[in-house]
Amino acid sequence: MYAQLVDVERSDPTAPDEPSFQQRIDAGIKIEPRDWMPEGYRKTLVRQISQHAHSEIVGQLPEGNWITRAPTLRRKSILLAKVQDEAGHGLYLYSAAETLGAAREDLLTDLHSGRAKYSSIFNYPTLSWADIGAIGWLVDGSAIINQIPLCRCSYGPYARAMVRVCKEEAFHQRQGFDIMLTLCRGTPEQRSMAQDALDRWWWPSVMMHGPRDEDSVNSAQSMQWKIKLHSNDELRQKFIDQTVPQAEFLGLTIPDPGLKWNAERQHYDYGEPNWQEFWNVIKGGGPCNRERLRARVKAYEDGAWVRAAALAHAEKRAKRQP
Ligand code: BYC
Repeated sequence: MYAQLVDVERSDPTAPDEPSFQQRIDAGIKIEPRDWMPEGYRKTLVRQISQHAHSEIVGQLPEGNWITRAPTLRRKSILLAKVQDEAGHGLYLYSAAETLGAAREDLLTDLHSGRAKYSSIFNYPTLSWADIGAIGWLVDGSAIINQIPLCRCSYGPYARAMVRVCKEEAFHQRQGFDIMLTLCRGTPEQRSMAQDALDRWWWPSVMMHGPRDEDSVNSAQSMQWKIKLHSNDELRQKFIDQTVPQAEFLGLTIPDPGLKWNAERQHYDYGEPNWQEFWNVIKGGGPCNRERLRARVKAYEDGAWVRAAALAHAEKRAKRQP
C-alpha cells in the first residue's frame, strides 16, 4: 500500500506542489489520508505517530508491574483501567499511522528489533507504590501538555485521535496526583516515599519533552508543517510552571537547586538536565531498556495464537459472505 501511495504521488500530474500544500497548512486546513502530501511530511508523521504508539504500549509496563501490588481494591481497579487506556491509545495511534500507508507489522518489527524509538521516560524502574503516583502526576501531566496542542495538528486522523487520548490522560493525571496527595497527608514514611519518587522521576519527566531546541533536529520542519505546534523548550517550560505550585501544595521539594521564579520572564528558571543521560537512554543504555523490549517481544510471541485465531475467524466469515 505504501508503495502504491508513493507511486500516485510521483505519477499524478495534477498533484499540488509543496508551496500550495504549505498554504493549506497555514490556512488551518486539515490534511486527510487521501490528500496529496510531500513525502517528507508523510515520513515525519509516520515516525512521530509510531514512536508515540510505541510509547503508549511500552508505557504500560512500568505501571503494569504494580497492578497486583496496589494497596487497595479501589486503587487496583483505577490502575487497571489506566493501563488498559494506554493500550487503547497505542491502538488508535497505530491505526493513524496505517492511514499513511505504514504497515503495523513493520512498525512492530522495528520496535522489537530496537530500531524504533519510544519515550525515554519508560526506561526507568518503578521501585515503590509512590512511583505510580509520580508517573500519573508528572508523566501523564507532561503527556497532556504535549498532546493538547496535537489535537490541533495539521494531520486529521492524528488530531482526532488526540482528542480522546487527552480526555483519558486528564483522568490519569488526576489519579496520580490523588495518590501523591494521599501519601503526603499520611505518615512520615509515606511522605518520604512520595519525596523519593519525585526525586527520581523529576528529571526524566523534564527530559521527556525532548532535547533543547538548539539540539532538536526535527522541530523546525515539524513546526512549519504544524505536526508540532510548540517547541520542546516551550512545552518543558509549561510543564515546570504548572508543576511547581502543585509540588508546593503537596509539601514536596523539587530536586532542582536552580529552580526559581523569574518575575521578569514570568516563568520559573530551572537547572540544566543531564543531557548525556537522556541520549544514553534513547540509545538503549537506560536502566530498563533491555527489560522493556524483552517484555514486549515476549508479549508479542505469546499473543501469536490470538492473532492466528482472529485471522482464521475473519477468513471464515469472509468466505461465508456471498
Ligand atoms: N524519548 O528533533 P527532536 C505517554 C528523539 S506517551 C525518546 O526534538 P521530535 C504515556 C526524537 O525522536 C508519551 N526519543 O524530535 C504513555 C528524535 O529522534 P529521531 C510519548 C526522543 O520528534 C503511557 C531525536 O530525539 N509522547 O505520555 O521533533 C503512560 C531528536 O529530537 C525523545 C509522544 O510521543 C524522548 N523523550 O520531538 C503514561 C508525543 N525526545 O526520531 C504516559 C508525540 C526526542 O529523529 N511526539 N526524542 O531518530 C512528540 O511530540 C515529539 O516526537 C517529541 C520529540 C517532542 C517527543
